[in-house]
Amino acid sequence: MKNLKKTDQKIYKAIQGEQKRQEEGLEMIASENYVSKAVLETLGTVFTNKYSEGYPGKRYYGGQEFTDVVESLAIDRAQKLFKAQHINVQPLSGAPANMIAYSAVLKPGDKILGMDLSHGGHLTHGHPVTLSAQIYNFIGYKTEKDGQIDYVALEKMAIKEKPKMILAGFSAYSRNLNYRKFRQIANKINAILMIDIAHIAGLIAGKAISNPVPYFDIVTTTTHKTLRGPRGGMIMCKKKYAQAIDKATFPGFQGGPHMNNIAAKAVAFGEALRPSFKKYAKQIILNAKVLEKELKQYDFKIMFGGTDNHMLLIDVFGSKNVSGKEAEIALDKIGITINKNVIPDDSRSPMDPSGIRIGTPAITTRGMKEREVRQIAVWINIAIENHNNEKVLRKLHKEVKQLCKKFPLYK
Ligand code: DSN
Repeated sequence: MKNLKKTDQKIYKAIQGEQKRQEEGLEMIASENYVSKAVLETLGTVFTNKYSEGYPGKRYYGGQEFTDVVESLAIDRAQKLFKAQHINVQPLSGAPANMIAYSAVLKPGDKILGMDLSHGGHLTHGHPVTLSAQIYNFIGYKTEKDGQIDYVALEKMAIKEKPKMILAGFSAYSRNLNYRKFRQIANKINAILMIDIAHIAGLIAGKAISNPVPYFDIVTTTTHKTLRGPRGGMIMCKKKYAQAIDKATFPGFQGGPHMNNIAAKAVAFGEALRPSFKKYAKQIILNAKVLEKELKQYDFKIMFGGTDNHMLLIDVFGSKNVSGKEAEIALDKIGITINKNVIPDDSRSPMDPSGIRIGTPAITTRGMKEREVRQIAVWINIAIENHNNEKVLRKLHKEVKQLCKKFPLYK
């Protein structure tokens, strides 16, 4: 970054600081990951200069011989990973992808049956503070005491409410979904069936979780979580909805696509097609399962009865009488980054909820396996139980830094 260093010291220093933070700490926010050097390089290329409204072969501006190459490659590679009938790689991120998908097939006021946020859903699945809830009429389904979705209750709700769309997918739910059941319920009421796979896209691409694409009409995702690509979104759908999705993306919702991101998506999809990505996806889940087992031993209450994917939702208030916010701060102090999170029907506020969410995608990218995860569980337990003891936290921070040194980031 020799040019930036000369021209903008403030931004240069902030980047250096962030790089050091990432290198010296354990990133365990379930939605984060570390991209490869190749993806980072691609993001910083001249494609950032280019406008390319439209789609490959049908653009509104000239000079598209290379943008067409990278967008077509991104689509082809995503197709190999997910086997979708149609793919649009232009959505800028997950929230816009969801808004685009709704607007492609629904009218304002239409009813959507989605997962309640406190039970693991996402803000854009109809939380009252979002634009999605202002435009559409959302109703929420919940999980049962055993952490599973009650598909009989879901079917009853669908028959009673007759939503135009049934929405599966989540941002804090740790169990597998029954795609076939969702399909059967949607068929019964003739609803459009959509799933948001933002969190698990990499696990699906790596064949560690089964592929929902054949069952769903529309599939949205981000590309930067388990899929380990650049920040961005993507929509996959049945042929029947292809034109509506493309039109709703551009010109319906977005202007020019961010072609440097699309090129980087193509690079990341190429990486996900390699056999090593399958090993990576499998190890993410192995690591999460070990974390679950260890934390249970330390009497942490794991929501939804455990995990089938890359994350755990933990009721720290119910387990240790420490709030989600206090736990987040204590873990931050020892160099473990996680986020506070509501638990199902949380009685506490979202700014200081009962839970924390922990994920294993980023530490797995660093090469950490079961042994390191067992050590991390020890630290998490001591830090939370001693959240007011600065001396203990300082000692743990040193130990975390030592572990991170053994697993360098961008060697
Ligand atoms: N912010 C993402 C997450 O953490 O799950 C989803 O929007």
